[in-house]
Amino acid sequence: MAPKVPVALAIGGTDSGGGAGLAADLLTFAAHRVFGTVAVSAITVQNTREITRSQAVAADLLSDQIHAVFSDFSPSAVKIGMLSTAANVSATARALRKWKAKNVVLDPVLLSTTGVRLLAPSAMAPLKKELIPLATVLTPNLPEAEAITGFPIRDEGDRRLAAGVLADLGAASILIKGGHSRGREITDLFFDGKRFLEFRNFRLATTATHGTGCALSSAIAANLARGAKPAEAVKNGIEYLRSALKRGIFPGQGFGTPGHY
Ligand code: PXL
Repeated sequence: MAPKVPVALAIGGTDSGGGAGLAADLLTFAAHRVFGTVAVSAITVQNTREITRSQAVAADLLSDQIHAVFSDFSPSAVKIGMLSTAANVSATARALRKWKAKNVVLDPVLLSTTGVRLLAPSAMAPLKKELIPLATVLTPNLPEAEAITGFPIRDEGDRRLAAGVLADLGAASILIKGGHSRGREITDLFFDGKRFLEFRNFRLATTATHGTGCALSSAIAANLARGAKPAEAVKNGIEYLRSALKRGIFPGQGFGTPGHY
């Protein structure tokens, strides 16, 4: 008999430039020997230099894809990235509740690195109310944590406060990523409602940064799919991303992307 392979589902947008979104998710799953299925929420027009257009798919087309996957496979983890619209947020939450999805990693993607909106402002309310409560691990960067909590995060105390607020919204655990801070050292803060863990690393000097958030959240999902607990999945995910950043690749003329192989 063929060996059993863990299956994960990635819900998010496509990137014609191949570096972020579902492309990064599938590459990361493959690097972890996890079989990837996908539900497309939006199509983005971009290359390594810029993102020029984004078009959401109809919410029922998104939820039909999720239903098609769950009615056949038994995904042992789900990674959610760009959702684009309030309707897509609600459709995703409804579908995941229906199938009692487990090990849900929610990357609350709001903006591209170049500042293009990847989630409509009207989607913030359903994100907080419907989707964050389903998250096993919520992975905001600092600007995303500020936008969701509604207060500025300036220091270590603010970070812990924000993690507490995100836990109160219903996320089982939270990783506030420190990469958007300044300084040579990056602190990623993990909170599971009881304990805090800090992951401290020196910042890597690279411009292979397109799709890093996607890769990290997918690596966490792949680890969960392989049976790791959230804290261990986060630790392994950060290590995976750092090694991929060290072998970053530059397939176009602009930003590079983590090397997954
Ligand atoms: O990194 C956030 C992100 C997620 N999903 C898609 C993207 C991006 C950033 O560009 O294009 C499809």
